[in-house]
Amino acid sequence: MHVILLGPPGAGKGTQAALVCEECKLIHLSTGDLLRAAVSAGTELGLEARSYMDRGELVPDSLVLALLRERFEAAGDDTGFLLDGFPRNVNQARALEEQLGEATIDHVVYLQLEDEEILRRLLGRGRPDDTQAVIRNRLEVYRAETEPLAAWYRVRDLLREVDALGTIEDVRQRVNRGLGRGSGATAEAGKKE
Ligand code: B4P
Repeated sequence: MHVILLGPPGAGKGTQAALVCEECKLIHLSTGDLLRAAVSAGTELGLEARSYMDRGELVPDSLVLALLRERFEAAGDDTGFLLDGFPRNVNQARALEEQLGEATIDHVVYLQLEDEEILRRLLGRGRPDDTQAVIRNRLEVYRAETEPLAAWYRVRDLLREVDALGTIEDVRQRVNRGLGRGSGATAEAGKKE
């Protein structure tokens, strides 16, 4: 199974990704985690990425695509994976289609959450890029660059809309239904969970 998790910063992509990957035995590919690891390791790519992340901007596509390409090559063709936080714009979505060739995406789980709750969660998390000003910028970048991907995947009949408000367990169950798993499962495109 090949899954994409889409949604605003702080919607719980990383949280739900870990749960889905454990249950479905998928490889978890988080571009945010890969970038933070590169920053911590002090690689050239990490040093370049850091200034964008600190401001709440998207890291340039060339850097993100290089990081992910390495991971895809290491994973091989037959492995199920979940992409967490990628693609983040239409250019990345196109690059993903080219990279995958024949392999298809099965589901795009779209976590939806209001700004007020996003701010509450991220200020509580307290990562270095979780200050009020940086979060505001990340939300603006999200609306301009990433949100249009919902329409991109809706027309491809892949979008599973999930309400991300509620406990982690509530959201987990909705995500599972979006993936066609669990009781009352539905993977119909555009069906709101
Ligand atoms: P990411 O690492 O992708 O992080 P995120 O969007 O901020 O968070 P996420 O949605 O995963 O929330 P989480 O589960 O942690 O991006 C960071 C930066 O990396 C970006 O700003 C960008 O600069 C760069 N980047 C990443 N990918 C890129 C790409 N493809 N292209 C370019 N740049 C890229 O949850 C947040 C908090 O809420 C946690 O504290 C969690 O415990 C809590 N929480 C989760 N679910 C909850 C629930 N149901 N109820 C209450 N709290 C909950």
